[in-house]
Amino acid sequence: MIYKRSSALFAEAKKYIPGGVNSPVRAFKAVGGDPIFVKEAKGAYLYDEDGNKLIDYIASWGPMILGHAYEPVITAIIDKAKKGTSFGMPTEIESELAKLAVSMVPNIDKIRFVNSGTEACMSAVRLARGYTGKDKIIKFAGCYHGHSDSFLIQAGSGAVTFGSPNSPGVTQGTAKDTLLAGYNNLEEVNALVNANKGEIAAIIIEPVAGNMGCIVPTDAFIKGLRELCTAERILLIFDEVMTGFRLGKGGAQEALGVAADMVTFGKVIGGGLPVGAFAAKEEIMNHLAPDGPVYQAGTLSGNPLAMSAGLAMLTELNTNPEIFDSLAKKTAFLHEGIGKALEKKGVPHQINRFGSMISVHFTDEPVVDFASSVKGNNERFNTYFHGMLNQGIYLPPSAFESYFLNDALSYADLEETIAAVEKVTF
Ligand code: KE4
Repeated sequence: MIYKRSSALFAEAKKYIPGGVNSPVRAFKAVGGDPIFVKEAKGAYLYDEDGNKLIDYIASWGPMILGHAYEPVITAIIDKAKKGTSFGMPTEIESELAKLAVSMVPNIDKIRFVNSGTEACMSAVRLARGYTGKDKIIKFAGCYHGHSDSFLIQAGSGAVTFGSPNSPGVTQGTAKDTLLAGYNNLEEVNALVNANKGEIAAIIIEPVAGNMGCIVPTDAFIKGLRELCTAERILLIFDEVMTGFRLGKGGAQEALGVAADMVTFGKVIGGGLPVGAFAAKEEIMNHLAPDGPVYQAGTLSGNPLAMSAGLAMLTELNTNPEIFDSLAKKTAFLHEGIGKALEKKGVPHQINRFGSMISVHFTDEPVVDFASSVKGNNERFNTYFHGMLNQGIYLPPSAFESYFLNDALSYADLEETIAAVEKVTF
């Protein structure tokens, strides 16, 4: 595959945009080489600036669950745009999307729209602190909840990809209120709660982690968190920016059978336009301005253009829930095929999977938390990434991400992907 034009565009971009990208994980820093510039996309395929066709396993990091340029979403955006894109005034479509989301997701009565997953998680933590009157939060090493200060402590995704899990610029004053535990380690959480009795407002978690690769919680861990939060009057926040409307209508709460006190969303809920959201029971949400004292706001929050994309997307998923099963089956097929191909090549690996989230780790140890995830052989990951890219398969350019399958992927695409693994020279 030739990437000449992408490289030229990258050189140009670097003159005006830090690192040539508007989000670090796109920069290929971890895997080496220049990032691919996309010209357009349709269904499961990306068409880059050098005329290459790539099978896409990122789906814009989750939103494009039905494939790129999905007709009903595009039509909704075009129709809405003709009537104006944002007014800074309430519109009916905000209530339509809110009502639909509340009907799909368990344990929530009200939802507030924002413009990104970061904003959703940041606002949810502020609301939890305002509601409980307590300051501290517990997060898990390797989990990523966006780039607001409280979360850039041992964060996953791009933060760990560039080895800066604790970003400069985050003050000690902020960091002291973020306590850190190991994923799947209930003992560490109990110890933190006992050492900070009555001071912890919330525990925020990726209920199925996706930002250290895909890591599935043990039943005992996730149910233990629920019991502990109930006993200690700590709010359990499920960061479902990735899992929401991807694992099923009810997301991880439904898939795991665990009720969260607050849930955050992003990605799929916006249908590819910038939408984040946070939601909870009325008792908590009514503490938000303008009804309550906890302030949160946004010029473009709930803008009708983004709402139209989100409403079209969630309507599709709500009326065709078999999509989730179809995606899970495709992911299982891919899992089996990649596993067999790597076994045949004698390459030590672990494949973690949950629903349509999957990740390949080049280690012979089970990957159950951040510590075991970073033991992966990055050298081998980079060989795999470029070996696949050179065969037209676009995987996440970091070992600390999950693949996001889209339902436009055919079994022929999956078979082509598996065949490509067989041809990678490690
Ligand atoms: P955004 O602010 O990027 O919309 O959402 C932040 C966020 C919050 N919570 C979870 C569980 C997330 O996965 C994310 C964002 N995910 C990354 C991919 N791992 C976004 C990709 C990027 O940073 O460019």
